[in-house]
Amino acid sequence: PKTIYLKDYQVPDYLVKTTDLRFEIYDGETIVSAMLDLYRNPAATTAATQLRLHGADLELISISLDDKVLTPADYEFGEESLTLFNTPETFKLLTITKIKPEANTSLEGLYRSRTMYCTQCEAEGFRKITYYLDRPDVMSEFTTTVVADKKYPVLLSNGNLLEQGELDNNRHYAIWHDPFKKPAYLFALVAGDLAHIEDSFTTCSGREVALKIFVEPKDLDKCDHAMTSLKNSMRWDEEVYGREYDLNIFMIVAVDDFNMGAMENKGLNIFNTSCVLAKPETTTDAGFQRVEGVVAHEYFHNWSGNRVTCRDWFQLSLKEGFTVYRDAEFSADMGSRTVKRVEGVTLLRTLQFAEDAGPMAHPIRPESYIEISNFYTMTVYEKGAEIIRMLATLLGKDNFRKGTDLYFDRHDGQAVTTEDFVAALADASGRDLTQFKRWYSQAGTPRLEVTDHYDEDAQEYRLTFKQSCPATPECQHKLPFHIPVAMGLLGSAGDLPLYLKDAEPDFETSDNTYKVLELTQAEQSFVFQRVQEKPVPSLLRGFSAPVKLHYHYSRADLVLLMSRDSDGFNRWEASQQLGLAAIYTAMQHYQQGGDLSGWVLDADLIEAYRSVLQDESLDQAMVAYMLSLPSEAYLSELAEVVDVEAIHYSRLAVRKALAHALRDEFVRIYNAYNHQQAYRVTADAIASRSLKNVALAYLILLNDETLIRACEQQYRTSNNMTDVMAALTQLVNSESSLGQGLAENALADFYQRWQHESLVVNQWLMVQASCSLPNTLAKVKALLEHPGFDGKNPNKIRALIASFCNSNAINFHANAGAGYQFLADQIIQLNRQNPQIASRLLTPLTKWKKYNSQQQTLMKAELERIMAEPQLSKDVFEVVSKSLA
Ligand code: DPP
Ligand code: ZN
Repeated sequence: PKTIYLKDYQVPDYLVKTTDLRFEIYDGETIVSAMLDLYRNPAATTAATQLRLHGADLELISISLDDKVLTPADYEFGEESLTLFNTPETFKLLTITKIKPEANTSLEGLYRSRTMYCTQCEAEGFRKITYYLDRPDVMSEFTTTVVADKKYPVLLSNGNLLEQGELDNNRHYAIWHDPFKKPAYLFALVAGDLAHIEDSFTTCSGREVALKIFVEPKDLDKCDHAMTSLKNSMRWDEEVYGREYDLNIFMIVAVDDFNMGAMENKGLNIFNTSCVLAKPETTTDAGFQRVEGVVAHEYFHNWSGNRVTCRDWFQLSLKEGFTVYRDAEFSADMGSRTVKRVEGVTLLRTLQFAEDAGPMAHPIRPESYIEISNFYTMTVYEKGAEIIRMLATLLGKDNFRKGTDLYFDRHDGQAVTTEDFVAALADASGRDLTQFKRWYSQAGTPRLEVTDHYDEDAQEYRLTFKQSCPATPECQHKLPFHIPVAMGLLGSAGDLPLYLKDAEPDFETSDNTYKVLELTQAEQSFVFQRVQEKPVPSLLRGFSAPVKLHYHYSRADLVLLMSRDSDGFNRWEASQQLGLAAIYTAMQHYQQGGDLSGWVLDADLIEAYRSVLQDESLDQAMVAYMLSLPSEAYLSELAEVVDVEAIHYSRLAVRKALAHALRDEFVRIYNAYNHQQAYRVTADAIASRSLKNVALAYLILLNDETLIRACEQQYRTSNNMTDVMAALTQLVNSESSLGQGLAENALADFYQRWQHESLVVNQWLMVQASCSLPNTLAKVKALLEHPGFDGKNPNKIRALIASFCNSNAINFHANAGAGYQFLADQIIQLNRQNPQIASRLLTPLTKWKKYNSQQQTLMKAELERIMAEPQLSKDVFEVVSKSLA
């Protein structure tokens, strides 16, 4: 397979003015006619006389150029391409091709999902539909005719409906026209027997937009939350970014078999059912929030992605990082800002930091790829969003908005680069962002070492920052980053005023307690004056940069920050640091052969956690998060060599110790919030449920019959999936035989009750695959044969296989590599069927270098076994070969 490099980018030789498509859908095959109005690109360096079109898995029926039928002498097939010779300056090209959506298991291009036909074209799926210039810098005006049997009454494509009507043989058609030029990756088509809900939105300029959400009829009762989220998103984008929607109609279609979460096709978003359907009985709070976030994300793409799109796929973070930042801020405004930030940072620090430290590490703007689908990553998305967040912090609210206004205004209708984005922000704000751009080109998580010195006589406090960044595959020696460090100083009574020495005398520095320090050098100091007591620094407030911060806090410092910091994020962060230290103590004991049963914690630590439980000033969701110890995934990311058992059993021992020490408080909380109310998805209601269920998770560790029965009762009597699932999870993981017996009954009952709700069955698969008790692998293997599983459906693969391999370290790494072998078998099987999903599943094996030598050998052997497979997809080849390099 060939590597594609950013440095090789060339503008297209030809451009496509208009694209007229006609789809004739029949059982088993679809005929696609494409009429392209082509012209030589005036910006091309040489006058091309050949045109190379992309195409994959297509059967060419006929091709004509300006009404002249071409013969094989006029063109040549290549790997995923068709080259035409002697092409004139402008011409019309008509191709007729046959495709087989029913046989398309890759879920790219046009394919069949259950009862409907649908498309997924990003990044390079359009070439599986027809021969085309399938690259994002070729933007064209599309008109699409869909013709099908009337058993598919709903025929949709991008833009506005021009016409529809009846045809012979029980067939009908619809013609859609999208007035906005777009790249082929934003094309969409749907044909099916779908029901829909309908609403409308009046834009800021008074235009009426029809909003429709299409689903299979059985799911019609699960669309309201998505609709509300959509309307909130539309309003928010007008208010916060000045962005108005531009077509007369906006549609969402829910599809069961979908590789991604959702897709922002112009005017016709196609969603994974898991990101659109929600109702209290079937969907957890996390599910509701995901629907809100993804609906917003795809809607926001209409400007950050569609109106202004990417020049090439190396620029993916231009639209994804920015749009993730936008949807995260939207969710923060809809719910609790601090909670949203804690969740975002948790994701970043576990999954993205791990990616940045592994063989697939890449800058948010990669330099090369073999298969672009492999770069829809945590780095491009989540770290990309952090880069935008830093820009917003550095520029301040008003200048950031001026910058985004200029960006949208300057580049509307264009396909641009991340350089263009940063230039717009720099031009609008007058800030020099030259050094900042290193965040786009250097991979790796920077490390920030902070030391300090307090001079009591001079009443001066000095903070010294040293930054460094580990080597990553694309670069050994990193240049210093431009890092915004939001900070404050705490005295015994809380925040101290900040007087920064030699600072520009601006209004911010005089008496404020919050400051953004800008690091630009490898080592840099800042001196604060008039500091009357030795302060505790509150650093990286709100997690102002995606770095690993090291400062030597004492336990007393952390307790102070946890209870007094004015920054909610850093209060939580202090609780995590305390938790980490407690787990490390237990780990040391375990690794020296010590016994962890009956493990106890120091009294002051217990008191610190107790005070969190009693703190009335805290949001309940924050209390829940502060009481939750750092995850095994985070502990693994932090470790030099991951000791799977030590991490698992030490964390468990600390949790048990907390449960024993704070039993009464947990019971009080559990009882206080465990009353049945009408389910609401407000931030407050979610917070109460989350705190109650954290208490339950601790209490169940006590193996107390009354508490286990209370858990089972919660399972049986709750009116919402959040509480049902929380109880089921605790029962399934309960070490007591009572708990196990109840779990078995509950699992059987659950399936019986929900077997017809695929998304609910996925939760049932996930809870079993994530069970940390022994023998889970055997159960997972048995579940592969269960009617509730379907090896062709990405959601089911994620629920069962990916959950086991990613969220169940103690089992995945057990039994002399049985888990590794299981995963490799699954990947080999999926390699041809669905390369994108196969490649995604590889992640846990790519981390082999972080484990002990015995585990390394076993993991590596499985990677080599996959590598030896004939006909490896580009997707799988790229990840495996880079992991073994
Ligand atoms: N549909 C994916 C997303 O919105 C890719 N664009 O992130
Ligand atoms: Zn996106």
